[in-house]
Amino acid sequence: SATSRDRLRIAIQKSGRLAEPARALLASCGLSWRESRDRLFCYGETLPIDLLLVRDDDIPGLIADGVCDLGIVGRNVLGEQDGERRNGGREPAFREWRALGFGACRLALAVPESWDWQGVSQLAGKRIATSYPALLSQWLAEQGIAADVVLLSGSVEIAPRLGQADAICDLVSSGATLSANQLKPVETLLQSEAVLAGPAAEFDAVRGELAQLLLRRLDGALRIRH
Ligand code: PRT
Ligand code: ZN
Repeated sequence: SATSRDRLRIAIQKSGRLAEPARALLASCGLSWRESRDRLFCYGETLPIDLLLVRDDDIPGLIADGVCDLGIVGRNVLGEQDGERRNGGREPAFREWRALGFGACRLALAVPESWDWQGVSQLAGKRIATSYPALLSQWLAEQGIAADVVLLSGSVEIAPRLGQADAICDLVSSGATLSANQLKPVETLLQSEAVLAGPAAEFDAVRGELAQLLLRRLDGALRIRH
C-alpha cells in the first residue's frame, strides 16, 4: 500500500512528552526542516527526510499503512497496538528498530495501598482498569489468571476510588500519581521508553538507503549520549 516516494517520512508526536526530545534527537543526526503553516508537516532541508506531527497513538497505524516510513513512539503504544493486531489475527506490520533512551516509564499493575499483596493469584476474579487491554490480557494469560479487564481511555488511577475497578494497570514514572490515589505498584508488565519504530517488511532501494543513513547517524548520536 506504500506509495512510491523518494523521501523518507518520520512520524513523531506533535505535542506531549516525546515531542521535543524526538525532534532534538533527529536534529542531532544533522536533520533540519522547514515547517508548514499548519505545523503538521516539516519538510526536510538537509536530507530528504520529512516529519509528520501526529498523536502518538496514530504512529503505529501510519507505519502499518505505509503513510509514514518510521516513527518515534513509546514501546508501550507500539506493543499494545501490535498485540491488538495479533489478537485480530493480523500479521505484524511494525517493529521496534532502536531504543532511544528517553521517555522512560513502566507499565505497572497497582492495587490499593490497603491490600496485603501476596502475589498475582490475588487478582483472580478481580476487575482491572487499563488503557492497555492487549498488554494486560497477554500478561494475565501468561500468569494463568482469569480477571476482568475494564477498558478506560483516561483517568485510570481514579477507577478504584470510583468503584469501577479493584486494581489498575497504567504507566508509572515517579509513582507520585499512584500514591496520590492511595495505590501501590506491585508488578511490572513492561519497561518502556521511546523507540524508533519501522515496518516489519523491507523498504524499497531509495528509502532503504535513506533509512540506513539515518540509522547510522542515530547510532552515532546515541553512543555520544551514553
Ligand atoms: O496527545 P497524544 O496522544 O500524542 O499524547 P498522550 O497524552 O497520549 O501521551 P503523553 O505525551 O502523555 O505520553 C507519551 C509517552 O510518554 C507515553 O506513551 C509513554 O511512552 C511516555 N511516558 C513516560 C509517559 C510517562 N512517562 C508517564 N508518566 N506517559 C504517561 N505518563 C503518565 C501516566 O499515564 C500517569 O498518568 O503520567 C502519570 C504517572 O506519572 P508519575 O510520575 O506520577 O508516576
Ligand atoms: Zn496518546
